[in-house]
Amino acid sequence: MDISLQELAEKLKNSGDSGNHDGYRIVYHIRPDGDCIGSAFALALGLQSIGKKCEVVGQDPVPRIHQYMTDQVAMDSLENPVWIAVDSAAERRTGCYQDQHFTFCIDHHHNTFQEKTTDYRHVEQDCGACAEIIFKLLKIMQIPITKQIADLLYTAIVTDTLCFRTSDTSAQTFRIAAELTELGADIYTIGRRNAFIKSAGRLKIESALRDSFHFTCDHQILTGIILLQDLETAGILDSDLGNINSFVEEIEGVRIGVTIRELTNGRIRCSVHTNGNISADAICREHGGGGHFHAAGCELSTDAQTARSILEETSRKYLLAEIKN
Ligand SMILES: [Mn+2]
Repeated sequence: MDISLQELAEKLKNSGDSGNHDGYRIVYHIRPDGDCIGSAFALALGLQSIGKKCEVVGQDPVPRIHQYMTDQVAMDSLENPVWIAVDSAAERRTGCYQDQHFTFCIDHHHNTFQEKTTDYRHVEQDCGACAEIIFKLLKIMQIPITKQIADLLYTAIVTDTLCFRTSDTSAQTFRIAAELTELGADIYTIGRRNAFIKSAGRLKIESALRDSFHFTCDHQILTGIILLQDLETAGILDSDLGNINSFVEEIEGVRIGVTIRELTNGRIRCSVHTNGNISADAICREHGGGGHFHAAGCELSTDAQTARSILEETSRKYLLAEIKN
């Protein structure tokens, strides 16, 4: 069932170490980004500070860019934990944990965790970053936000809002960012690391992606492809690419931008970014995915070129429907 932030705070204070449970296991989503990592580790640190044992797990390792923060977080080892999913949107986004029963689910996507797999959901759709919810939760629980927690939450906000530039960025986002700054978050370093400095490999991928661009519908739909071969040539890992999916948004006039990425498991990940009144979430739902109104994703079992045709067709349908309205 859906619960308020206040109810979530009370439940987290009173469980985890009751019955035969020995702590909280916090799960972040597959192909993790700054938001799920920052949210999960900040929540763990906060709960640990009030005496709860915590562990953070995810199918895929923490991206290298964030490890300097997460390496500093001591994990407890648990045998019978209470499970919490953060920032994950849907069961399948927890990867190898998707058959797990989650007691808590904290999210800011158009969440599709089912009643049968989750006891308590707290979802604030389309708020700038999941980390905003974690920040408010820790405050309600009267848990002190240390510099270490502030760095994690600020990283989450900067990465998920593309440095305060997404349509989900709100006054709340700025207020929380300002408070995190006062609490000691290293905003200069975090901003530069995550939203400004680019590695040589990243530049090569941007150029490969640009070369692959295909425009349709009077330049309003744009698709780009990143193949595993491109990553190899650039000497970069998929997990190092950060917000590459927003690259298609930088081109003027594009209404729907799709980034198609070949995955090592043979599948294709399609990331859809839209603007105006076109729902990326709806486009991706047609292919079993979802996310936010202006940014969402789905996975297809096909090759990159076929994925491009499929997504171009679905995008065309949504673009025409919007033009008609
Ligand atoms: Mn997020």
